[in-house]
Amino acid sequence: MTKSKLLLLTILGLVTTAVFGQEFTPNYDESKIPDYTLPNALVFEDGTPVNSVEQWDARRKEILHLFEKEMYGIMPGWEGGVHAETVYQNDTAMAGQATVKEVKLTLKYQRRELEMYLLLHIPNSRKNAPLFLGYNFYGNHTTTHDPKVHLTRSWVNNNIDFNITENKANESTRGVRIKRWPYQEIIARGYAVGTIYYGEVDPDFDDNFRNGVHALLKQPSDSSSWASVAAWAWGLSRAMDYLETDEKIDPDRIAVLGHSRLGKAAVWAGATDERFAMVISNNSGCGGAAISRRQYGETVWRINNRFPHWFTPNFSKYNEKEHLLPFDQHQLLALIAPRPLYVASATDDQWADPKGEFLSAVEATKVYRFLGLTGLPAAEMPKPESPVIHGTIAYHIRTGKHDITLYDWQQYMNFADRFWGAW
Ligand code: GTR
Repeated sequence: MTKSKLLLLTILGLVTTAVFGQEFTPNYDESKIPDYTLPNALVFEDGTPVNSVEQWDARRKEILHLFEKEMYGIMPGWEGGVHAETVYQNDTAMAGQATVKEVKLTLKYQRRELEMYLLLHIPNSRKNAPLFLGYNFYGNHTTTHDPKVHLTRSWVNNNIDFNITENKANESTRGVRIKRWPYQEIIARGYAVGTIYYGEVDPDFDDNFRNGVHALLKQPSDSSSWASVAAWAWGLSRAMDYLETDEKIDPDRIAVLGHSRLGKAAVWAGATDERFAMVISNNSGCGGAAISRRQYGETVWRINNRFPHWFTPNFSKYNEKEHLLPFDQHQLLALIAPRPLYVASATDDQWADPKGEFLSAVEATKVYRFLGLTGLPAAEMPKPESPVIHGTIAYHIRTGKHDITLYDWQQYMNFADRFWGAW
């Protein structure tokens, strides 16, 4: 490990020591990982092995239900419609290569409403474009310099670098996140891309679920009520409801993707909504792709204490008791099977446990193989910048920090080309 990397990890450790007065020092030492046995995705809870594809379907439901009950919370069904209104459209963006439009999606339930804005970049060269769908962290306007893209009115995380105070978006943040959204490159490769500000679906703070979709649906709460990660996943499904009606998009070729906490939401959306034909986890870490039992970097205790609103109350039962979890995150990845899945890590993102993310994909491979697919064709963790993309599960680790970069996007597009044809 280089000195600077060590320093970074130390700083991260210091920053994360005090959560509600309790000490937390993340473990970054492989030799200190507790011994663990992973629950087998191919054995039912009563010990019966899974012997057929039909039995896997039943086991899949069993695993899904356990994740709902113990971790993400049970999502309510949705019978309401999604009313779509295009509030801005430019058919000749990017020198005529793309159509940019922003669609206001209004979800109506009883007499209440929730609005979320879907910003779409669609290639003009193609009739039925495949699409990448993912949330952004600070508002659609941060992903572009286009002055017509709306400034979110929802609660936003404060950020000193972006001069966001009082939890309000402001004009000076227009375009501050364009690096994470390489629209030009995506369009040039024939893909469409859609993004929504995640806070419009559920503002990311602990308010006992009084706002966002929770307020829209007003579900009674209990120990397995849906929390924020599930709410964000649910919002992606509502965007999917709309995308199925957009004639410029191919609804059978929609990949759901997300970075970090939004990667957790993307994987859960992929697990719960099989309309997503591909799932991409970018540095999703604890509560996403990483194996919880490794307790490397962020742990179940730490995430539940720092972000008490992300998971259902039941999940706290497993604070420092990961060995009692009836599942682990490799089973979450297995729920994506047989659909293509991409898991990506970054070298300086030890907090998210790159090795745990890789091992999770390796374990999920057992289910893919059971279904006659390759899964991830790698037993050893590849070197940085050596993506393994020739299986049904892809993996790469990139040099650098916790982020989603052009390099990451390029690999996702290479992977998608394999299934959906290069343009
Ligand atoms: C961190 C959190 C991670 C990850 C990250 C992010 O503070 O511990 O689980 O979600 O935030 O979303 O950027």
